[in-house]
Amino acid sequence: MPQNYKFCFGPWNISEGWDPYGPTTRPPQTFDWKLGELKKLGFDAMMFHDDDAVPDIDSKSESQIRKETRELKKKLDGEGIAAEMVAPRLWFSPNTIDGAYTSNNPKHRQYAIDRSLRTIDIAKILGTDLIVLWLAREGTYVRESKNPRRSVDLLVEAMDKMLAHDKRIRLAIEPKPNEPMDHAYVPTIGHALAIAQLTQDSKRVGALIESAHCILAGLDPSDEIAFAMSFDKLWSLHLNDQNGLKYDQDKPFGSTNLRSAFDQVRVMEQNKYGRNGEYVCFDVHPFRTTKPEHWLAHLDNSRRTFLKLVQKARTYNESKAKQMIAERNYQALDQYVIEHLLGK
Ligand code: GLO
Ligand code: MG
Repeated sequence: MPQNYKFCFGPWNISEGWDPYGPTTRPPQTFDWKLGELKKLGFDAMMFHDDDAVPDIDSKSESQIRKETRELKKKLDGEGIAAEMVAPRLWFSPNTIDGAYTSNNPKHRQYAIDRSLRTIDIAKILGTDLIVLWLAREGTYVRESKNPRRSVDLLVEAMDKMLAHDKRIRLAIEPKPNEPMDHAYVPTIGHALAIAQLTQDSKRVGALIESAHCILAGLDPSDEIAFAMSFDKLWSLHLNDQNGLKYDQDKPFGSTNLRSAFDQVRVMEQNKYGRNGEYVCFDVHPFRTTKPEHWLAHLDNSRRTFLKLVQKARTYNESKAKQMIAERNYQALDQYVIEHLLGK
């Protein structure tokens, strides 16, 4: 059965061009503008950080947070746009300088947990059961500054508190090996699924794979996708691209390595990604050089590339490939893939 995919992105994916060496290159836009553009592009859902949903969340009361979230939900319903997930942004606050759940300061660890529980309340109002945990600062710059064994215990403890707070939510861990940290505690999908097993309700702890993060870990994104899907644990995907081991680039999907992008789509097709309602999300950023009038191109292009690769996956000659595999003629298989991607 042909599969229809649902697409989403987050407000941060319409970024303004800031980098560590220079200021923004595009003027800021309002959330409402971003939502309107998402709809115009024909995407189905939006991803949220807790403070994308409720700006300045730390300065607001519980009731104010609920009120603003309900208003947002109304706005999303009005536009026919779903909230795919909510993620606690645990890397901006002065309370998360030394990490969040694994900070050496117990008050700061408590801050991280309180904020995560609030994120769950927001998700509930927005009508999603998916909480994404990108563990941005859970790691070290100086190895001896934290006890890695204790850090695993602290991560599990924090996840257990989230699972107990609401029995219906699911946690999707988004692994990344480095940046901002030198070394992160949960660098790969294997680590994410292993740590899930230590929680009180491991069935509700799964993963989100980002292509660029796999590449930064020196791994193949399509193998990582297949690995997570073998466990029925791939609950979201951040497709993008990355040119080797350098800063996190979040390039348009397929921009660097079209063959790797094809392999990712093929593995998704083979394993029926999306059959339980999972979304295809593009965690991509415009190049700093992008003019405001071309601001959405990286998102539209990522989806166009994705859909073209779906066609390539569906027209891939499986029986021809099978024959080459049976003959162990991988040389021919390699060339077949190249020519298939190049087209006639
Ligand atoms: C950064 C991550 C980040 C997360 C987002 C959702 O490298 O990819 O963009 O996906 O904050 O938690
Ligand atoms: Mg991401």
